[in-house]
Amino acid sequence: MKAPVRVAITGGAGQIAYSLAFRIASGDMLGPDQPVILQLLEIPPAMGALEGVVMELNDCAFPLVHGIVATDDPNVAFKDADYALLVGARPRGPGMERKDLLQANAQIFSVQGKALNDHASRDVKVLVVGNPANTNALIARENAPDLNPRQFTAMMRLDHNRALSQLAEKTGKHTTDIDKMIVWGNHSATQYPDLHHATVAGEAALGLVDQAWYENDFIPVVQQRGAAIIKARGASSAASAASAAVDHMRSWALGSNGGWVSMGVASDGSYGVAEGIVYSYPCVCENGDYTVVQGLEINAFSQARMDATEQELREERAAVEELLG
Ligand code: NAX
Repeated sequence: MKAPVRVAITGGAGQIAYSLAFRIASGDMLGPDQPVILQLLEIPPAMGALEGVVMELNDCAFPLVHGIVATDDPNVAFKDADYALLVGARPRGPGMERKDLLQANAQIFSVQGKALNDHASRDVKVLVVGNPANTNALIARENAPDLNPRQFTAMMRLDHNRALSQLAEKTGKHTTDIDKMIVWGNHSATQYPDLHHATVAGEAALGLVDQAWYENDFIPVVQQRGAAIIKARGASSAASAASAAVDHMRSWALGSNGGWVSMGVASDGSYGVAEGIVYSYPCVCENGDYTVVQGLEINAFSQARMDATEQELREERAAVEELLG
């Protein structure tokens, strides 16, 4: 058995964490031979509920769980963390403007970035789930100058998985038959799910579906899936979000076996995207690291959509830079 690793989860009493913590504890994220110490962060009013989550985690008697820390102090939650899943965020309240939301989250993620910088393992892998996830990841990263910017990522895997599911259903194949799916850009309605490189059981995806379905059904359905879940369930995606977070971290830590996964990462200028913004690219993961897939041909249809989602991320960055001074 390996030595335990420390996994920090913020928003520990929230609905995503209620699925996520148990999936991690059962070994889904890091494998059945990797013990974990869970370090759960909440805000003071939610500490009672968090205590209940800890009671339930204990009641599962998970063989892989070697300890649980529950705290409202980010410096404690991120102490020596090898993995940090930043799920807790300020939701948009009634009458709250976009600017207020960005500001509230900028405060949360700058504090957490500093705490990661000062207390986490030097190799910590950070995944931001809390929205606006890409820009929150940028803020955390900017507040952690001693860590490598590549250590901060944002979750696009739910969008990626939604795209796989839609295409599999349309073509009558299984999601595992699909390769080279890409979702570019921001985790928002401007994201661009791109089928130009995808294959289904080895055949070009765009040869199997018509262009009208691609443009008028597939793209908007994937972009609007979060809203459709809220409408149907009366609450936002939780188990699927947790599952995507598990997938993202597992690929990053254990490899993607040559497969492409969509990850929000600090742009290095690849595909002409502004450097530094957290933009979703197709990535291949190997040896605990990721590489952006290079050299893909981008046609005018794709370029326009990649530019639109980049523009939104540039605006978010500008708004936050203004707020943080
Ligand atoms: P919940 O409101 O159920 O839970 C969030 C929890 O975070 C609450 O218990 C709250 O007390 C806690 N929290 C707030 N501020 C905190 C802080 N500073 N430190 C620690 N904990 C804090 O939300 P949930 O449904 O779990 O969603 C969490 C976040 O994920 C939201 O921002 C949501 O928008 C985002 N999502 C992101 C997705 C993605 O693909 N990137 C998809 C799913 C989800 O919508």
